[in-house]
Amino acid sequence: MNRLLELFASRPDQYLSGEEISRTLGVSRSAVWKQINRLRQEGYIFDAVSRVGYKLASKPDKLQAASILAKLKTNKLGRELYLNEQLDSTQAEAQRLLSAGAEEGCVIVAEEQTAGRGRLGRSWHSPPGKGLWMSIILKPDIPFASAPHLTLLTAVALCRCIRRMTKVEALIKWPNDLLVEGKKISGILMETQLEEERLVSVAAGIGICVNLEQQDFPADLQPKATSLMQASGGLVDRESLLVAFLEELEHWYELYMREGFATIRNVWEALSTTLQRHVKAGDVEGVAVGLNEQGALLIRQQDGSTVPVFSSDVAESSAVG
Ligand code: BT5
Repeated sequence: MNRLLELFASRPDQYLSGEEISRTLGVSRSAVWKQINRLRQEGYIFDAVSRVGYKLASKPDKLQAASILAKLKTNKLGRELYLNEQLDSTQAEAQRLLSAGAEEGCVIVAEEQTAGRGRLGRSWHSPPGKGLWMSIILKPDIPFASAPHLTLLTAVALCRCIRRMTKVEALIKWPNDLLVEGKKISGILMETQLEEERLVSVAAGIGICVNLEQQDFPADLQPKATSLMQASGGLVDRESLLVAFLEELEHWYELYMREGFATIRNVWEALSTTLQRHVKAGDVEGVAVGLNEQGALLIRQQDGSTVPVFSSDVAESSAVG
């Protein structure tokens, strides 16, 4: 099957006759015809012209493990890769794999999630074939108090990767959203396992709206969500984006494990849409002025005092200064 696809790939936009294919691959004409039909069932589209032959018109936009692994230049992240047609949630699958002893770097991707989750029991809309819905298993062995760092470094990696690959000027909204022109394009969900105040494993859940049309979002999300395709004006190759993101994430993760949070904090601050804005987080209200060493958002209140706020919803109002 792969040899047939390779043959079409080596002659882009050309019609190949059944006879030529069967000669090149050393199989019978009827075997060629069967293989083409099997590929059609998988979503490949062929133009067939009688007495001329077949042309591969389009490939299914499906993530393929072999092709991802062939491109991936990471040490650990994604080396163990599970692609699924459909899952309840990649986070739930990550927990199942963790219980079965999954190692750091294991990545779980689903074409579709039926019960994708956000924070605080919220749901994550995950239609088939158009997004990247994934979970990454990390085992950082850091103090529990440093857990926010992982969300922040993931956001930095994702934001930089999106900017590099699509030229879309994504910004980070504290603590876990990526926005484009004020609309959510991606969300991050960290689920942690502790042992004696140390973080032993993390399922880092990342949802990226890649090629969703506006009508792919439910009505209530349409005013506040968008996709990279809509923002960049063209289809985005999910495979390249996944590969680039895993490489970028590994870079920031290794840097963090080696050197700590300081560099990540600087880059995060430069990519943030939250700083210098008036924000409200629970009872605390004021201007977001930076992050502290633990990754808490520092809010300067009207009385001049500065208060650290940990992950909770930040409602933005007006920009200041
Ligand atoms: C998040 O939660 O933003 C974290 C989302 C993490 C999703 C990934 S997908 C792969 C992995 N497996 C999972 O099951 N989950 C992770 P939160 O900050 O609570 O935001 C949730 C809110 O975002 C919802 O209440 C909606 O308002 C909005 N939302 C839901 N689906 C969306 C989508 N596809 N695009 C943009 N916004 C969405």
